[in-house]
Amino acid sequence: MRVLTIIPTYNELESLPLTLARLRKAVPAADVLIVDDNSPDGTGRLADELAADDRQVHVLHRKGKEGLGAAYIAGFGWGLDAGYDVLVEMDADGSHQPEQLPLLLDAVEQGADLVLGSRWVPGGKVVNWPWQRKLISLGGSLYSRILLGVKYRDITGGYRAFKRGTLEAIDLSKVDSVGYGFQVDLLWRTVQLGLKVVEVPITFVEREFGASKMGGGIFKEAMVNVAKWGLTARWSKLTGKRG
Ligand SMILES: Nc1nc2c(ncn2[C@@H]2O[C@H](COP(=O)(O)OP(=O)(O)OP(=O)(O)O)[C@@H](O)[C@H]2O)c(=O)[nH]1
Ligand SMILES: [Mg+2]
Repeated sequence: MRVLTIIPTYNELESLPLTLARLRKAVPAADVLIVDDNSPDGTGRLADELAADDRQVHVLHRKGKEGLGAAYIAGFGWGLDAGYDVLVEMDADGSHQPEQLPLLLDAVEQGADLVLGSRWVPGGKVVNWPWQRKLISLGGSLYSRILLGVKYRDITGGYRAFKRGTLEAIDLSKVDSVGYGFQVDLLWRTVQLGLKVVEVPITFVEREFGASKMGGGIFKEAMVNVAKWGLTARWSKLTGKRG
């Protein structure tokens, strides 16, 4: 299994080297692709330096900040073209612990088409989040679960492993959501294709350095889109049955 871990970055100068070092140690066989959106703090330049020292590390430079979703779609395209069997999503900020990547990869080996690193299944945890933040995340997943009618607990998380066939089956050119909405969008498309989704418990650790890039606008977009997808699916089921 050739594995590519994709790490999107925007102003992650302090976090990136730490996360990358942990990842290279935890899963030495996995290659890495850093997708930088021309970070003003110079993360892209640092990524080039890190890649120059390690032939398993690659960098994709993009012109400017276009959001997490666009960065991942570019990264998936790069990885599929390069022939990887498994493509992993991982944040640069240390929230997704590289040491837990083998748990996700094991689930792929056992037949999952998409593995969700999950904070909200038994054994899953969040470290250093105030209760309000936990409530928002749990609420976001519950909202999506009800509207979309899916059974998964962590629907907005961004620590995931895709089998290449899953990404090939999804028409990535049609995905244009950003932020949390992007994660829900990909899961929803995978579910609609009837593919096998497995959740594995992870311990999510709040970032130590740098600032979050997810704001209220991204949250609102996700809420509106999820409602749209859920209602569209119910409507087609209803009209399909009647017709
Ligand atoms: N290339 C690129 N990366 C991005 C963009 N927005 C966010 N990222 C990266 O995506 C990952 C997740 O972003 P975060 O800001 O940590 O979002 P989050 O984890 O949901 O929020 P926090 O819990 O507050 O950290 C990080 O590695 C960011 O650097 C973007 O527009 N372009
Ligand atoms: Mg983060």
